Amino acid sequence: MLDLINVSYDTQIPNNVGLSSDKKVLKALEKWHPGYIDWWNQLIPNRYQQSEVYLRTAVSVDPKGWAKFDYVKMPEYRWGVLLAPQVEGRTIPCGEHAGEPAWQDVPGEYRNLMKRLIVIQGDTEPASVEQQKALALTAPSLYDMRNLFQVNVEEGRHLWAMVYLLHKYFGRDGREEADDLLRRQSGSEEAPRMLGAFNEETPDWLSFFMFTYFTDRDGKMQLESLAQSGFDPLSRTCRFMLTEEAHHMFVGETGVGRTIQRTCEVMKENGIEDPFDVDRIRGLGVIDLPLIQKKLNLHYTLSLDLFGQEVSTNAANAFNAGIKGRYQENRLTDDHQLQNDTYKVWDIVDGKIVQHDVPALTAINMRLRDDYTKDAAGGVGRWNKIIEKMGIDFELKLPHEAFHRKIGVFADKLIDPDGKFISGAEYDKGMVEWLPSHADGDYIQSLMKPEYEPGKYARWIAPPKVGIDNKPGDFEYVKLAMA
Ligand code: BYC
Ligand code: FE
Ligand code: FE
Repeated sequence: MLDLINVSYDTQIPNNVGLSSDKKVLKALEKWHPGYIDWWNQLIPNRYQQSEVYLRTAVSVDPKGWAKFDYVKMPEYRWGVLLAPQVEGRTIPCGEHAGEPAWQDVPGEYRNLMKRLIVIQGDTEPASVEQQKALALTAPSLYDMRNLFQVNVEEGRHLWAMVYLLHKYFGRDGREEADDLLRRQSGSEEAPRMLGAFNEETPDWLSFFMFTYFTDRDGKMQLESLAQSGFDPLSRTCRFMLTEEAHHMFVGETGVGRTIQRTCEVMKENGIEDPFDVDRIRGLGVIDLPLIQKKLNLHYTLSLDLFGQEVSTNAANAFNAGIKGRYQENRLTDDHQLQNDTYKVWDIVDGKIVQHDVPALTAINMRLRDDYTKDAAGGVGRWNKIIEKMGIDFELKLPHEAFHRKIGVFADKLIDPDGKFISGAEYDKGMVEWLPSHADGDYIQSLMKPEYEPGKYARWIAPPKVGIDNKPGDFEYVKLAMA
């Protein structure tokens, strides 16, 4: 009998979907595989490809124990196709088909819509690895380098997850889309990645931590909503991806937290009470809290743009078709069709930011964004606890959603982080305080010196409280190959 929990290694591509007896798809994936390996090998500097990295690899989809930790050279990582177990009798959770049996194949009428969502999801995964490709060169510790690579190999696996669906369910179109996922490049002029935030740079480690906190969390929310899809293979794929995703956000939250911790410690040691005494704080080689706020503003607002327009017929269609649900759709207690419901969205009327009710179906993006903002606020609260515990008078805040936006009703409007309309002059002047400037970027770059000795950490960041896989403080998370 087919084992649908444990990974099978009887083909080149580890999987729990019975690939060895699905010759056509296996062949298509084997054809795609070399291009993927090329992409990977060209991306990350060779020295790190040759290094032994202490990574977790998914070996099953059993929630009680799905991963195994061991030293692996990244090009030999076993990227696999893993779907969460099929739920017996699962039904379509929302929209006009709510309650009907979940689809095991793509309904013809929804083929294009479904493909588009899978392609967008697939496009972000390799994009993030491209954005992070140079960071190992300046890793603040081997622990952090290992976490970077863990995130990278798993984003690679998430690409595989979407490519499997394209090959299995979308025939020739799917194969072409899968090829294009390796053709587009983050930041490229000719063939950029599809969504804005995935063409931005991740120039330093504080950006990396903010990205994994805020942008991987958009990933979480989008995967949550695709996990509610009536198309069962998509739902099962996303459910397993979410298992991995938790670690990415952990890396972000603890990374920012450790940066804050170190800054506060150094301020204390040197008797600095004023968090805005930026020159002195920078003179001591740590990142001032106001700059951490600026980075937060940047990454949060870039991530908000990933939710699309507040009012969207695309989103209404996807929900109504049962292709994409709301966050935790299966736990909500309304009729799951939303034909008569309304939802509050932001708008600008007569130069004022207001909220008004619109048909809930059209506000699916806004609702997911609201759920995201609530989710994202949790970690900000925990960061503030660190600052408070150190007795420093400073509070990090999520800026108003209208600030610094490129998508939706607030796109390109002159609005400050408190949500107030301001003049162009005020905006230009304020930007230096609200978003990282060139000088801020240069300062952070000056701190980005690698620390490759086991158990040691760059000055600007505190060590983690516990190691990965309960390893001791001086554990050699990466056995570096010769430079
Ligand atoms: N950039 O009706 P609207 C992750 C376009 S992250 C550029 O609001 P919709 C990860 C839009 O395409 C999660 N264009 O669109 C994280 C549309 O174009 P058309 C990724 C944008 O469809 C870290 C038009 O504007 N997954 O996994 O309701 C590391 C009208 O907009 C943008 C997904 O996003 C933008 N930001 O909403 C690794 C899930 N926003 O059709 C990985 C799949 C909108 O008029 N995607 N446009 O030509 C979706 O569900 C939706 O497509 C979106 C957009 C939420 C993205
Ligand atoms: Fe991902
Ligand atoms: Fe992720």
